[in-house]
Amino acid sequence: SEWQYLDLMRRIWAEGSERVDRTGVGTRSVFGAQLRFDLADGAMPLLTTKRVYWKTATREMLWFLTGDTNIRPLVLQGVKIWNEWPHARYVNETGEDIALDDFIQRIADDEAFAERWGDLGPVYGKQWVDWPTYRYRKDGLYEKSEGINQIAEVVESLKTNPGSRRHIIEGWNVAELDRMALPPCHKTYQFHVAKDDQGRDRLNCLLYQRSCDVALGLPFNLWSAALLQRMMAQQTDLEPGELVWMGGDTHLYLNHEHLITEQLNREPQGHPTLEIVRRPDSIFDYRIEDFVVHNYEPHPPIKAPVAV
Ligand code: FFO
Repeated sequence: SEWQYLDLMRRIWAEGSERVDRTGVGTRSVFGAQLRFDLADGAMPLLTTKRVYWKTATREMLWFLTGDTNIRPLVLQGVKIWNEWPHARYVNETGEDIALDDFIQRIADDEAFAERWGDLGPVYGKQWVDWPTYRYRKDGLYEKSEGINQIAEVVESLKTNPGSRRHIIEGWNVAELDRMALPPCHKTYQFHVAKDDQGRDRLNCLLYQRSCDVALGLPFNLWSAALLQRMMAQQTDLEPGELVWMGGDTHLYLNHEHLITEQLNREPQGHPTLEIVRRPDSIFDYRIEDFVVHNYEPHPPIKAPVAV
């Protein structure tokens, strides 16, 4: 339940080791953490101790599944969570001191500009549905061959070989890390089919996240993983099972103190559930209207800056 999240937050803030990170903001961090959530009966790891914008996280997940890595479709839907990185690259590479909002307005208004400056490189979506492959030629050179759709392959393997221990979606493409705006944080998803005590096949999911921003990112990451699991379960006619989340460097940014203090003073309220109101023909055909959340009456949002 949500108490696991709050306990993790409390423990990191009290006991985490302080370290300077890539962003220069500074964090308190523990290495190695685990959370478990049972998704039976529509339950979702949707925090109630602050409002989590689950539609934003859902739009991001649907965007991943299209294979797109340009932020423009997100911007046009009002999703802002990836805006900082193309902006930082633009300022860095052109030296032009443009405000974030003005930059994002240009991404929205100017398609050619967006094509040039809105792309994050081969991040999640690209690796998930079009992992690049190379074919060895007789003359000793490699040529590009067709990409691998890991999502489609896992749907297929869950249907044809549910007992497999290889239902894996991997974002960490070692050869392409240097072209990504950010290397993947939630990098490996493993799915697993096992019977519950009533003999029903349940679809479990384990997410390994190498680096985790517990205050801002994790609420999104938990929702998104459970959402992917629920879509996978619907497509493969399995019952949603357990979500196991594992964190590597699991941290709180020092400039999130106000959020942490406020949130740790609150208590979870109610048990939100997710209903998927339509069963699309494929995992790639979901739309935002297909998702309805019930019983979500959270505490108010708590704003905090994202570290870039
Ligand atoms: N960078 C950092 N520092 N932390 C992260 O968690 C992540 N992400 C990705 C990539 N970069 C990251 C971006 N995900 C918010 C939420 C998720 C993000 C980035 C930002 C955020 O600001 N959430 C606010 C407001 C949301 C809104 O306005 O819609 C909030 O939840 O209150 C990890 O996946």
